[in-house]
Amino acid sequence: MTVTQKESASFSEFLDKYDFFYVSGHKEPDGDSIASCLGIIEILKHKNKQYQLISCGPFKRSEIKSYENYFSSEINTKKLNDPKTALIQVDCSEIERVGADFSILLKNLPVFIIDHHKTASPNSENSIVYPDSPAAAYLVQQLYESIVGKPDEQLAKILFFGLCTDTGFFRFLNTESQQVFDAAGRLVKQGANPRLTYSEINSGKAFSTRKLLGLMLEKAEQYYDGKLIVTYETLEDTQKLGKNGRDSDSLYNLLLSVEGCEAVLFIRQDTTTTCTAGFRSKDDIDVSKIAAKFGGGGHKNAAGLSTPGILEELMPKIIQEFGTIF
Ligand SMILES: [Mn+2]
Repeated sequence: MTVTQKESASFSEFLDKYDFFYVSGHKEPDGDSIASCLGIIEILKHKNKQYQLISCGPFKRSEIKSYENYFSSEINTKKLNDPKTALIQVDCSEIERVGADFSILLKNLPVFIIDHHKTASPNSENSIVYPDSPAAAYLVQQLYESIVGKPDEQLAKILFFGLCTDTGFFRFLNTESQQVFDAAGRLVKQGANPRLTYSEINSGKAFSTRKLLGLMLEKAEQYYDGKLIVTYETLEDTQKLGKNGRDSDSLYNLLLSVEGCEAVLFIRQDTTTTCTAGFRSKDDIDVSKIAAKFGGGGHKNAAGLSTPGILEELMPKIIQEFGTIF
């Protein structure tokens, strides 16, 4: 998870080769995706490069709402066909993950990928992908420090916010994480404030998200002797309580803390014809494999997917797939 000199040099050379950059994280951005993009922008500014920061959204999570105005939801097409234009894609490896409308426009551009997803398999040599890195922001921090130097207070706060988001405020780190704590320490030294960041991530939730949590807990069922817990959100549930977003992280935490539980599946009817599912697991249970079976991906202990289908049909299929693990 340590970015090598060679890697930061190759990223730096990539930046030197072009004049204009589109910078994008993944659709349905989270704190890590946002922070990584903003960190990249600071490197581009240092190199006096032009850029457009884009995100196809939606900015649903309360903690990222204030960053929405940094991002354009429409691509400035004037630069698309310029040979001096490139794409920097962070916190996602597949072009589809930047969003359907964007990927069609951007797919032919030269691209540099910075990511930490386990299912990532970029074939380009223009990539820095470390599935063992706890956050994309951690990779971006290393690039910034290597190419520019110490981040200022504002950037330190943003990178810290990204790192805290993906590490569940350091809960997912283990004994191999000293370097990550060192990096976090450097950010705190530059002005990042753990107490304020925690409150930024964990407050401002709509009351309806608490009621929705109650409903999701009520509907939860155990499978495989309690190793798997499954719950789901219908279109009616969303209509009634889900309009102001949901606090999936709290839901996963509450269910994963049940005795004997090793994995949690949360599945939602997104539209009348599509579903979204989220997976969380403990220790060696690799849910990214299950998600990948249905066209999704992610990390060993946190994965997701979006697919055509209806809840009643998809849910039993995914539960059955867990039979290959349990
Ligand atoms: Mn991430």
